[in-house]
Amino acid sequence: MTLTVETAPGQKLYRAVVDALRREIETGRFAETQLLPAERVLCELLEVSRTTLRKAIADLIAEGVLFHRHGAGTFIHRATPRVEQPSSRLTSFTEDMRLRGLVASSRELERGVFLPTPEEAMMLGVRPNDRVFRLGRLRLADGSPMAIERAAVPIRFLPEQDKVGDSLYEALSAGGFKPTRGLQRLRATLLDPADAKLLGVAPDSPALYIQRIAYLADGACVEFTKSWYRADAYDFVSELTLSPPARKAQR
Ligand code: 16G
Repeated sequence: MTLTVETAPGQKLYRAVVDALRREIETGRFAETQLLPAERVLCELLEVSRTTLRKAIADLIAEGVLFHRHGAGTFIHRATPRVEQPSSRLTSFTEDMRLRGLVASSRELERGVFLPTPEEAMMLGVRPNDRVFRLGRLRLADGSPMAIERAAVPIRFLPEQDKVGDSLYEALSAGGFKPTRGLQRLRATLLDPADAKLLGVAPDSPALYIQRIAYLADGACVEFTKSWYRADAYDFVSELTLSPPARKAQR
């Protein structure tokens, strides 16, 4: 596969390469990653020399289309949807994106029934030999990677695991096990190289690490999920109100 580089009369070849690369980036080529392909690959694709390619890349960096991270490579500045997430509502990723007019999708990283890890057993309150359904997913909004989620659910709440489709919460609700309350904690972290690659950002990029435990109305623990949200794509918003006694004292 090659990319057509058309030089206008009097136009320098490297400027035509700038136009070709910009056009490809805008129309979604390289969309699944933020990392620009290696020089060798691009030279073959564009049928130009390394010197020409480097000049073109330097211009695209100066224009802000690309940026360079030392030791990691050249990256595309992509307009990722930025999402404001109220931190006090128990919603699912699918609902959150739908409410914002974005289309949620997922790429599955892991799915199966396993014995719980000691952490899962403690968090979910299950016995070490009870089984849990584990679902690891890369979550996308309008095709842009937003988060990695690794969920564990005791299998008694999901007897038919193959019926779990796009939304875990929809599958739980369909079986009569809708999560009604949750506890969540979040902290800042840096992404390891594998997770950074999945999210299409440079290694060591910042992320929000979130642990959620969700409960059923009867208090049973239905979900323990660890998530890594791209720090450049998410704002968590909290509503702050006075506590009831303080409100009374104000009157
Ligand atoms: C949210 C939850 C996650 C839950 C998922 C279900 C956070 C931090 N996490 O992303 O715990 O498993 O929604 O989404 O909000 P789904 O129903 O679309 O699969």
